[in-house]
Amino acid sequence: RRFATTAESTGLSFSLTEEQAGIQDLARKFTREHIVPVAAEYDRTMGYPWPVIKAAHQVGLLNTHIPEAYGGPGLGLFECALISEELAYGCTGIQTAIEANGLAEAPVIVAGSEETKKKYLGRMTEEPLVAAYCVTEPGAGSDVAAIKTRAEKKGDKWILNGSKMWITNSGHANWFFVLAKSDPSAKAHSSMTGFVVDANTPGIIVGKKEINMGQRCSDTRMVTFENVEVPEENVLGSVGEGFKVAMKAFDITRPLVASGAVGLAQRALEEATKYAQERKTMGVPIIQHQAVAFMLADMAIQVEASRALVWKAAWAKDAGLKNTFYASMAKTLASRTAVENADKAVQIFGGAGFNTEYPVEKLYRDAKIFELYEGTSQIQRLIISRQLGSLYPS
Ligand code: CS8
Ligand code: FAD
Repeated sequence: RRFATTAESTGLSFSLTEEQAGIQDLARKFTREHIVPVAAEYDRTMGYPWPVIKAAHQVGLLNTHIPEAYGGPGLGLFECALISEELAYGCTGIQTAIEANGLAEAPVIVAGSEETKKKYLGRMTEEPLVAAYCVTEPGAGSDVAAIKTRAEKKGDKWILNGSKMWITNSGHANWFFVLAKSDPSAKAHSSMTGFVVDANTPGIIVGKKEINMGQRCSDTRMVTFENVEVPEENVLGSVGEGFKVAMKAFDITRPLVASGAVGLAQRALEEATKYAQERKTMGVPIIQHQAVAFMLADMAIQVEASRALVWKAAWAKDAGLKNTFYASMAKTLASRTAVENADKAVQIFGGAGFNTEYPVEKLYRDAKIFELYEGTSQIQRLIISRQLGSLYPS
């Protein structure tokens, strides 16, 4: 109903084109070869997965939505979602490190000038680099409009001051997207501007690596900006447009975070189904106990439903439609599915599910963040509910 009048109808199909199947296959093989064997070790050591990131860059699985004009493969959001689901199947810590590049790049793709795109997107495709998206602050996460980081114009430069919190990839980033208040006296949503900031600019202080519950090889830190000089040409879009630039980036990345959650949920389903066929109690494999079999059935239902919603959110974006509503739905459902499937997988493994020798305790720890980052599930529901009135007026 929402799409009928704006999207050219291509008919409904859940089958992949040959090219899409090839992309999915490449990502699946890459995951089996480069991620699955090392995931537990990265989780234990919390080391940054540089070798995997470099290998992903080499085969074209990094920076997948950078347009061809700037050296990228220019894939659609749907193809990117196929990739992120596969990578997440292997390790969502590694997938988050890879996807955070896409998040930092999204505002540049959405609002950057030709020169900025060539400079900052171009270098990402030439060598394996990572970038970071700096919006959240110690005092403002869900409420982006409440950020305090200041950008003041002095001559032909902007001077940034403030602190950003929980910034993925920040310890290794080559550049940052930074959202700052450029005119605190303006209305909240037009008081902010987005900047690209080179990581080697004097005055940037990157904090210690945070020790998180899960996704432990992903690099999360505080980043402080002390009188950091940024040239005028590094403004993204126009001055005062930053809030919308930051939000438009989420239309691209929330479906990808959601597809990452689907990958984790799929892994939980597969691990639990295999185990349930091998483990015997009361003389039969536990899959023959209805209590276990029905948990597996629920896991399968949730994976299929979540994936379908991710595909719809990605399809809408690729069709040139506003996909915010479906992006939030996909993220809410898929993140809950990841948490619930990981919980059920641990339950099905019994005591072994609590032990680090088996893969499911990691899935359990890794899953929770999907309901928090890229906007909590409460914030996704806020976005969805705010649109309902215009969809169904009284
Ligand atoms: O503040 C918004 C919000 O989204 N909050 C959540 C913040 C969030 O998601 N943070 C994530 C940080 S990044 C991260 O976690 C990375 S995780 C690691 C990497 C993972 C791998 C990728 C809000 C609460 C939804 C809205 O805030 P409000 O202050 O209530 O603003 P609104 O009134 O809704 O909007 C104000 C104006 O902005 C326009 N807008 C809003 N959304 C959009 C989109 N596109 C275009 N424009 C948008 N999506 C809105 O229309 C308003 O414009 P007006 O012209 O004023 O009418
Ligand atoms: P708060 O906003 O303080 O929310 C606290 C609680 O209140 C939550 O349950 C929330 O849902 C609820 N709540 C808040 N407001 C409302 C409301 N209006 N209605 C209903 N409930 C509400 N940020 C970046 O900018 N870049 C990154 O790369 C990045 N990576 C991250 C990686 C990790 C591992 C983590 C933990 C966070 C990351 N974040 C990043 C930050 C993340 O996006 C925020 O933590 C998240 O948006 C929530 O903000 P907050 O932590 O300040 O919680």
